[in-house]
Amino acid sequence: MLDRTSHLIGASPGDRRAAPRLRGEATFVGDVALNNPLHLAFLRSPVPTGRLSEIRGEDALALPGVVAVHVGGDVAQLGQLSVNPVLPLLQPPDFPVLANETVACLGQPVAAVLADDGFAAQDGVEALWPEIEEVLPAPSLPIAAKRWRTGDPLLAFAAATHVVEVSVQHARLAPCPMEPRAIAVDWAEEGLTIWHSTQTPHRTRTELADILGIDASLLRVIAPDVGGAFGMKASLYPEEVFAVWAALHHRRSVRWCATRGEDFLSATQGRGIASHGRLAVDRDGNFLALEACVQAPVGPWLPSSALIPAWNAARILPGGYDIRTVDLETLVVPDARAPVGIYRGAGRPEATCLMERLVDKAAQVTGLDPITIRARNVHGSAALPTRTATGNLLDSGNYPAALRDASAAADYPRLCAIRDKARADGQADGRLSGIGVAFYLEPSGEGFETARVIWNADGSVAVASGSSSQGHGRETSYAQIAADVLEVAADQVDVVQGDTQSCPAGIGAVASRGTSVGGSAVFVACERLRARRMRGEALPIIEDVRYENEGQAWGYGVYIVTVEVDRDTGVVSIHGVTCLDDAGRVVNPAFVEGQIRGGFAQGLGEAMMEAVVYDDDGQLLTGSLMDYALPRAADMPSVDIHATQHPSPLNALGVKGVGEAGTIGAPAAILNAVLDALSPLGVRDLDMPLTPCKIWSAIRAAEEEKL
Ligand code: SMO
Repeated sequence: MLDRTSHLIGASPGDRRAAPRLRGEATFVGDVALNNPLHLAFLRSPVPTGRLSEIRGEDALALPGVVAVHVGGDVAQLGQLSVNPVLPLLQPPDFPVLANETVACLGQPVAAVLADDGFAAQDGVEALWPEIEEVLPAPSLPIAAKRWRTGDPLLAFAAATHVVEVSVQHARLAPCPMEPRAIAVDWAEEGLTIWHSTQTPHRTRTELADILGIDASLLRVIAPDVGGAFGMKASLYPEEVFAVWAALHHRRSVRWCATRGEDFLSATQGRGIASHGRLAVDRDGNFLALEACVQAPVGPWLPSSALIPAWNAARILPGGYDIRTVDLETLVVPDARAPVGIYRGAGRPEATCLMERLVDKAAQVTGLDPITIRARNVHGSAALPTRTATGNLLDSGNYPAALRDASAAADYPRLCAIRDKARADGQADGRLSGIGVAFYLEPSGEGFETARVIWNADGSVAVASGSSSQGHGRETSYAQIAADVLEVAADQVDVVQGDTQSCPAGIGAVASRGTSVGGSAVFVACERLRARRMRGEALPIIEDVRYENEGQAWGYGVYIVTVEVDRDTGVVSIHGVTCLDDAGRVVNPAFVEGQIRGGFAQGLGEAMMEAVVYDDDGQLLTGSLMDYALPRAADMPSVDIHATQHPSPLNALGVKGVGEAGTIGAPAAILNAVLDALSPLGVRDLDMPLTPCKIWSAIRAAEEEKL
């Protein structure tokens, strides 16, 4: 734990990489120059499920510039991608690089064309003649499941004064990083250098070696500047494996950059979870027991983190509430849509939405105020650390104080008075006021990360991290940590990451682990260097650290949102947002705020407008940014951000991850606010996105019911 008075940890120097990126001087995969590369394009299945009998490639091969056409049989011998086994898999997943005989999802690559330029590759794809007979998808059975059962739920429900119940269906969301998927493979006799737009460059290297059956020492993987990822780039894609295979097979460099449309069709999507919950409540509003069933979709192949959302959406229940009696089940069910993976939040928003809807319903039936009933049921101010019914160790914090402080920061009693007066006045202007509260938990990453720190003879410091960055500002915050510990100027510290050759092997940037685990590795390495220096060792000195935290850091927070719904149009305006988050010790407050604000924007997208839509035939209707609504700057309300700091005792820095906070708290708070606004009309449930059409229809239906 950090115990000195620090000067750079806690300051907010600007992101070192921001200026070069803004000036266009950054290097993304698409900027990497390759020597005479082959360009790659894929023919994708136009149907969700089918039998592939033949693909005729003669016409494509006759086109100028086209070098090769490959089909599934050419790569059928390759290995499988490994899946993080957070839930037991009932059957081993399949990982076809190109479809072979069977098409398992819409947009699946069924053939590949390599050509001397990108246009020729695309022309080649259009000259392919596939014979695919569409077949109906087989009924899907769960491929993974887990159940947590503690206490006697039946007895608790029988003893309850009230039982409230809710179903939440989350739309599937497209992560939409600004830079779509991309890979550039430089072929040389001695080995391959691979620039990959990824969150996990070391994983790319080991997985490629396994799948291709080659020695990892032949591969150097570099994650250069990455234009956003949000979980969508935490795994390897069949297209990327093919690109590397093709470089080895043709002994030439290969490049592939997905189009936005290809990402909508075949990159991993998030959410899509359907959950159902029941909460047993006594006469005084105390929660007695929780039952929930979570059903999570996955695509026909599983990215590395495919099981994480299903696991998180259940094991994070019952959130911050002290409920010892639970019966929770999660099921993972495949379908023939795009693959599903982690997307910023990865099950945390789903757990939070279910729980926070139940809590609001409990407030309604008991007549208690939403903040009051939460304060009555969260773990007490001195209860942490505590182990939850699903086995999680909530490491530190003060949940009742967070509710109290958020309420004070938002002036919650005044907000309630204004809303209640508007309601009493009959909302004559046709505007319906609502307030939404959400209490969320954010478990951040566990496991190991690495750092190699060299304190050079000239006093400068070189940090190489096994972690990586996609615009989070990690280069800057790691320099802050090193400079703080070693008492040098931050500009004396150079930070490299995202290169399997110049950096020690690590995991990367997933699950809000970059500062809590990666930063702790840098911190520990620097503390050791400092101690050696104090004992008089001469520079240069070097420390190589493989740091493993003692457990996840559980960030948490309270979001309070006020909305107005226009009764005539169903349009929601968000008037006020107050966030209070516990990110533990904060290295760079401006970055933490940026994460909360950006996360809130993505959570607002889920709440208000985003949805991947397929029609009844399984065809994708939202294949471009003309059809899929992402929030724009003008959609963002101003967000009032407050902090409380309870350092995590489970990592060296005391940091709690905050990368997902906004995406977890925002949807639940907005959903509760809109339903609060609609409650006088008798509207009880709505699923996100809360589009004007959906709200207007719900208002009309409620009015017709009253006639
Ligand atoms: S959804 Mo994150 O990249 O673990």
